[in-house]
This record gives sequence, structure tokens and C-alpha cells, in this order.
Amino acid sequence: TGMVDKSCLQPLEKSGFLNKTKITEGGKKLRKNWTSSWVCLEENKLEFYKERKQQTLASLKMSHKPESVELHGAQIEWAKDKSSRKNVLQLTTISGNEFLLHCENDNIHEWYEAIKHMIDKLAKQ
Ligand code: I3S
Repeated sequence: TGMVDKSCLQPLEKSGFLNKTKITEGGKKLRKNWTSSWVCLEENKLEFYKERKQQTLASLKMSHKPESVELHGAQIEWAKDKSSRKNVLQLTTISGNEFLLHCENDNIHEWYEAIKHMIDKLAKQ
């Protein structure tokens, strides 16, 4: 069809929908605001796009600037007491910003492994 089915620049490690909320920014606790994001795991960062349409890569990049989260020095762990939801991940950046990531299905385990793998890889560089 000529349409690009991926929303991210390569090298792309993983992409898909996740529910996401930022809970801490600059040391300040934020009110939760869960939203669905198209998430791309790249070499050294996670990118959150507001939506994913049947678009070419170029037009998506132009029309939606993603929120970009640096993974170097970040931590990923299973969040225990941060949500009533099951299978929630907490991502903490080196600057101390905290995000919760969630999805309804088992994919969350793949996300955990993929993000952890990337963080560990960056730590060795
Ligand atoms: O940790 P909290 O504050 O109980 O999180 C819930 C609230 O943010 C709630 O919003 P309001 O209190 O603004 O109405 C959300 O609707 C819930 O989804 C939050 O809890 P979960 O357990 O889904 O993370």
C-alpha cells in the first residue's frame, strides 16, 4: 500500500499502545491522568505519541511531536502500591520523573523485558 505501519524512526525495538500517566515531575507529585499512547522504544529513549493513525512515518513525525523520555540512567520496576490496576510498571528517569505504564494484556511483560534490556544495555556503554 505504500503506507508505513510503524510510527517511529528506526532503530525501533518495540512499539504498541500503552496506558500511561506521569506521577512525578521535577520532584513534584502530579495528579494522575491516564491516557492511551502509542509508545515506541528506540535505542535510548521511549517516545509517547498521542495517537497512531494510518499515516506515513514522515507525516506522523510532522504532525505529532512525541513526548520523549530518556532511558539512560532510568529504572524500570513493577509498581506495587501506585495503582489499583494490575501489571503496572513504574519508569523513573535519571532526573527523577516518574511514569506509570499499563496495559490490559500480557504484553506488559514484554514491555518490562524490553525496557529493562535497553536500560541495562545503556548502563554498560
Ligand atoms: O492513585 P489514585 O489517585 O487513586 O489514582 C486514581 C485517580 O487518579 C483517579 O482519578 P481522580 O481521582 O482524579 O478521579 C483515576 O480515575 C484512577 O484511574 C486512578 O487510579 P488507578 O488505580 O487507575 O491508577
